[in-house]
Amino acid sequence: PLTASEKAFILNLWPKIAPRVNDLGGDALDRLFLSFPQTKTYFSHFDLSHGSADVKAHGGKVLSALGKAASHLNDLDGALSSLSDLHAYNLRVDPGNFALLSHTIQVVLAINFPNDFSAEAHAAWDKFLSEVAEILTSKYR
Ligand code: ZNH
Repeated sequence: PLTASEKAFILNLWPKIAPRVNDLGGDALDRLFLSFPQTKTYFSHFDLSHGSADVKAHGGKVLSALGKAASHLNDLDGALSSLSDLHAYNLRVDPGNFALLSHTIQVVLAINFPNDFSAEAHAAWDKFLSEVAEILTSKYR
């Protein structure tokens, strides 16, 4: 579980991310698809061109789900339960892809919030994103 100081790093940055979820999430997905092209296979029904409306809208959904998680840091399992069902039973995304997306999200945070994204904040976000990924892949069998 996250420590109190790790939680503070998540809660501190979230309000700066919230008004920009589509742009920041879209950039994280653009980077995912460019650096790790195998991840595009899950989105064959999307327009994956750079900066497309599909990519921004989906990026916004992903980051908004993280925002919901950030507001339930004491009950991540509960907050992410239905999303966990979706990823395990419907989407069946290979669990290895979660680390790739966590990485590109952190690159985007580092670029956009250099003053906030200290080494300690980075470590806290890495742990938070791993916990989210752990929950989203926990119902796989
Ligand atoms: Zn996922 C979907 C989140 C990861 C793939 N997602 C989704 C959604 C959300 C999410 C919110 C929406 C839902 C509804 O609509 O209801 N994800 C998320 C998160 C994460 C993720 C938070 C982490 C962090 N995913 C992921 C990955 C992948 C994915 C890694 C691969 C690569 N998802 C996906 C898909 C989908 C989703 C494919 C569906 C889309 C459509 O729309 O179709």
